[in-house]
Amino acid sequence: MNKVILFNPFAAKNGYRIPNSILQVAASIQDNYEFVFVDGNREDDPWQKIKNHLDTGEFKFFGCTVMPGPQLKQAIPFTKRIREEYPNVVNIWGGYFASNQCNTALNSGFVDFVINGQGDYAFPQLLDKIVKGENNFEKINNLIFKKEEEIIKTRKEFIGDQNGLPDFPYDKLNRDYPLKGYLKKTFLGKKTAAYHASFGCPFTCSFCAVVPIYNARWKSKSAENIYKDIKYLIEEHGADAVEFHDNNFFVNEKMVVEFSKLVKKHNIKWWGEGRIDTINKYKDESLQIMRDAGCKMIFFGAESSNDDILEQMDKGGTQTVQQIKDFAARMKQFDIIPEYSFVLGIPLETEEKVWKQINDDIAFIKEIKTINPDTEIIIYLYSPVPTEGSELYETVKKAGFSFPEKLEDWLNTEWENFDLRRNPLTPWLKPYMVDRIQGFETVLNAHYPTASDYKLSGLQRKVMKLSSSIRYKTNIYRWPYELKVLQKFWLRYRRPETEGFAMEEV
Ligand code: B12
Ligand code: SF4
Repeated sequence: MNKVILFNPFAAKNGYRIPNSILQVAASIQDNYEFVFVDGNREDDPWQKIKNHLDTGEFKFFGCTVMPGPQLKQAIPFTKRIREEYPNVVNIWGGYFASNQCNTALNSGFVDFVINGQGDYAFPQLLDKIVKGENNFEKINNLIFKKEEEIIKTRKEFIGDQNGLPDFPYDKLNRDYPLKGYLKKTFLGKKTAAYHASFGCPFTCSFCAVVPIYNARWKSKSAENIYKDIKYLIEEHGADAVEFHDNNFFVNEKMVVEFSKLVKKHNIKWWGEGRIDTINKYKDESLQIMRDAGCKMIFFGAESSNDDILEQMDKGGTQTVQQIKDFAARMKQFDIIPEYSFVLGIPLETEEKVWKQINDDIAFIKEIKTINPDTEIIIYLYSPVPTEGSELYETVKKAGFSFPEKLEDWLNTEWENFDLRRNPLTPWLKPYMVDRIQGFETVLNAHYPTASDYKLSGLQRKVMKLSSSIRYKTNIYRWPYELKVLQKFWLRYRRPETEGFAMEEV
């Protein structure tokens, strides 16, 4: 038998989402292969579930999606165990970690194939070839595999026609894992769905993992097709809010406006990721239509307070420091919350420069908060993108940094923290700098608790603001233990940047 397991490893205890990665690849094989979903977020013992399936002897393929960080904790040991206990099963990985760390994955000896970027055509073609006993895998685009000792990367193909792809098998997912369990209460609504409408991104920010996969290409579904799925989630499953998980949902103003007009009557709230320089070009009228249609918050990579660094990150040219400030003010006018993310601790020529930049960024973030106090701030520590062979990787290697060579080394705690951008392991960032950034973040989060945590009461917000006031005003960020204790035990504060928005099942 040639059945397929599609596995989504555990990602977040505080609010997993509809597993769109495996849902979309399932769509590509649904007509020709029997498959089951296994979601590590929804199982107490996902290995047992996988094992039960494999013990039937009916399964030939194990497809696993892998992003960096916690997903590796199940992806690596489970795939290895399958190789040891079920050697005839073919292990296929997809997702950002798999594509960007393909050599390490394939050299492990237990990952047989890596889907390089979009899997919608590559996956069914690969299964067909294996089933037919053919081995001319070179003919399949977007595939990486090992032939004798050589790693072969086949031609890269961008699937532009998103409207031509098959419908998502929501009904099958609903049978394996009731969709109700994925629609959670967040600050957006009581039943928040996750949707992914486009692939790639037209920009080339130098630190971004999307760039090596999509090489500045972007294509979305039409507004009508996006609406069709969202309407289904609203009408059949009671969704009242949507998180758009696209890398860049807002590239096409016309599409966004059309979608807004279609969805307006449903009174939902929604959130997505965009670029400041792109949305700054939107007409006022478009921003108003979006807000009226429920667009509540947009995530932006503001990144830095320094125009030269923005330029160096390839953000520059179009995105400037002045624009970041003006745009925060403009969004206030439309009552759309800008969620600005900053990357602190980027490599510069001298230690003094790195330190100065960190302090400049902190001052800038405070300025943004003065311009528009509703602006949400997300702070990341700079981590080089784990992309083997990239120019940036070569540069950081020269600075003494390197990624693990063995797949299982990614399971070490320090690499997990690296993935979560909590501990960058980068030689130019000294411990006192990390302390400063993390101390500031703690004080800032106390002074301006995130709007996305709907569980915080008015009283809790007030107490946090008061207790962090002196530190915030006087720039004393060292050892903010009193705030950490409050956040941990009283507020059970969670980190939107690594776990997504606060969620609970309803
Ligand atoms: C949803 C999401 C999450 C959720 C996890 C949800 C879940 N899986 O349960 C949460 C919020 C928990 C999360 C967290 C993190 N995430 Co995340 N996440 C995403 C996001 C926004 C959407 C993923 C998705 O559903 N895509 C939709 C599907 C349809 O697209 P796709 O995954 O690319 O799938 C296609 C192909 O890749 C391929 N494919 C993928 N999997 C498979 C599997 C098989 C078998 C096959 C054949 C093909 C295949 O085929 C699919 C169809 O073409 C992406 C960005 C993005 N737009 O993709 C970031 C992203 C994957 N996350 C990223 C990161 C870094 C993280 C974190 C590690 C760190 C952080 N600070 O954000 C954390 C921590 C990880 C954790 N807790 O596990 C990065 C990865 C970058 C990198 N360096 O590789 C991304 C790309 C965001 C970014 N631009 O930086 N994340
Ligand atoms: S705009 Fe966002 S998704 Fe696009 S390349 Fe830059 S960081 Fe990546």
